[in-house]
Amino acid sequence: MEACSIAAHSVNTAGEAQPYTDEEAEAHAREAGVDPRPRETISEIDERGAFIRQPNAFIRPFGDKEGDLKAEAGRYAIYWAIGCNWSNRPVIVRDLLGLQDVIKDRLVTHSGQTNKYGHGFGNQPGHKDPLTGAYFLSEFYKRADPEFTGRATTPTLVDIIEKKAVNNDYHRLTNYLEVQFRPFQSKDAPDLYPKKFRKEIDELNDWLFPHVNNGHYRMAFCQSPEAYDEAYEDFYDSLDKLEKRLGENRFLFGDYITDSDVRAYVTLVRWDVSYYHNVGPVKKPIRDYKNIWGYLRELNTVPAFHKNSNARTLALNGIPKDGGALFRGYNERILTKVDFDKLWADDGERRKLSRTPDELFLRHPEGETYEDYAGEISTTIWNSPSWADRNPKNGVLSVDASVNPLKGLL
Ligand SMILES: N[C@@H](CCC(=O)N[C@@H](CS)C(=O)NCC(=O)O)C(=O)O
Repeated sequence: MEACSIAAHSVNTAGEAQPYTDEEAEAHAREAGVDPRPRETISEIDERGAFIRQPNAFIRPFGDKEGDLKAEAGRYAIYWAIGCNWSNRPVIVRDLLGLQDVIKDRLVTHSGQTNKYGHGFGNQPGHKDPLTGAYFLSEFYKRADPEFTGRATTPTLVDIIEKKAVNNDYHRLTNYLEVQFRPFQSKDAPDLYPKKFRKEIDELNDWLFPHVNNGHYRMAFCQSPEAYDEAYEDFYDSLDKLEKRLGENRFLFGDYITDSDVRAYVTLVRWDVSYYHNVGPVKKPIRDYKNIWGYLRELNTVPAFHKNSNARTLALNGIPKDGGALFRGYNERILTKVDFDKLWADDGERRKLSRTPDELFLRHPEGETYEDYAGEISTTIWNSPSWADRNPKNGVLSVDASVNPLKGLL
């Protein structure tokens, strides 16, 4: 299973952790009428043994056209999991844009000890989501699409009034927050997705997905040495490209943090403390890539990044509290003792790469209206049902990620 959510327990009135047993989860599943989650290591593996991720189920866009989802305050909540890079993205972006009062968030956990029914609310009183009364994330999927039989995953944007999943398209969710939710953002919200440069940002995001973000999962879930080697080479080759790019650029597109930096960060921050568990021998830890490591440490100083996705929390996530095992894993023996504040301290060196060292973000021009800023957002190739559209051999990923095409422009 995707090692993303935290172990299941809730807190009783005395403030003590209460375990969430399989028997309780079973009873809740019967009450809610949900099915066990399918196993991706069986149902999402192709004939070569490679991991072929299920498509996102809810991809109806937010927009201004008829039939599009409409941005609204107080209607949606982001359901997410601590360990899940896909769901950290929208939570980080929401916080950067000052949308915390507009879109709530809920953390999910395993359901029961064996997580048979997928994401649940083991951390909540009665193991029930106080916002909606749900026991499982999959209830929102079933309500939105009774035919849905896949895995209910994070992030999911849930309509908390209708108690239905409305969008789990992590390729574009952050772009919707950036553009369609612009009228609700704080006054000084940064511009993470400048209209003039969306094409370049989308192209890099489409490259980051298979090589970096899903690079980990391609290694972690594949079932054959051939598929593993392909994913391994691809991932480390991608790190070399990013290392080169970040040698001359403070952030991926230069002086300012953009949507792409959030996407790169959420995967790379996990590598040395969490993902390494699942991927076999590591060629090189991330902290041995001088530029990537400096880049991550600087991003980690930004509260929205640090609060929602930091190495200490990820390293300690899910470590059993009772100990007592004959052999304890590396995280429990070693990472619990690491001084993360010291290890992750930013030395300020990367500021020298910027023309505006004190400014991390691009700001919207005074007087800009929603109409000025709205317009096309990514139509990402990764949601296409046709493999021909997504096959890298067809040239869809011709971008050279080692070079910043916007050098000096953004
Ligand atoms: N939405 C995507 C991916 C998001 C995703 O894989 N999220 C993981 C956490 S990192 C998840 O929620 N897994 C839950 C499960 O498989 O039960 C999908 O449907 O494949």
